[in-house]
Amino acid sequence: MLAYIGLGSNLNNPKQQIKTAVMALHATKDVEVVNLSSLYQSPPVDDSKQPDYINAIAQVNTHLTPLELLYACQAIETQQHRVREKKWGARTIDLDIITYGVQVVASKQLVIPHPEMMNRAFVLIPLAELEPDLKVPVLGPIEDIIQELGAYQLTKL
Ligand code: PH2
Ligand code: MG
Ligand code: MG
Repeated sequence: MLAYIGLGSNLNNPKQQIKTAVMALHATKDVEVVNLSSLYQSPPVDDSKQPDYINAIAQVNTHLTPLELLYACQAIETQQHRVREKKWGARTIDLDIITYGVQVVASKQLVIPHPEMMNRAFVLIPLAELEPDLKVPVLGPIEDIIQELGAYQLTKL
């Protein structure tokens, strides 16, 4: 299954945190990172009293189920010493499943497609860089979702 993972960091050398997490994803059994977007810098969305974020999207080929993939992402977050304080607080690393093939998941633990993706340029722009013709389940063509975005600040590094 082809899935897209959003990576984000705004603490403790964010670029290195992203690289470390991509290597850890690739080292995970039954997960192969097949493509990685450029890195992008943006101010924090929803809470401005934090450092800027570095974000990227990894395309993975996986035999894990969505929930197994979520657990693998959480294990990497723990390895990189993510401290869960408040929702949307600053973090060393965040790995979010953005899409998982054409599958739709809506459970207490996991929602796919990512429920905030349509509002987040730091997800949509690197995703479109990897897959400009992507059709996102429920939401439609990525180019249309990007058209609907309001103004945003995002720098490709
Ligand atoms: N992640 C959040 C909240 N706000 N802002 C940016 N720029 N990048 C992020 O990855 C991000 C955010 C919660 O996951
Ligand atoms: Mg997130
Ligand atoms: Mg997350």
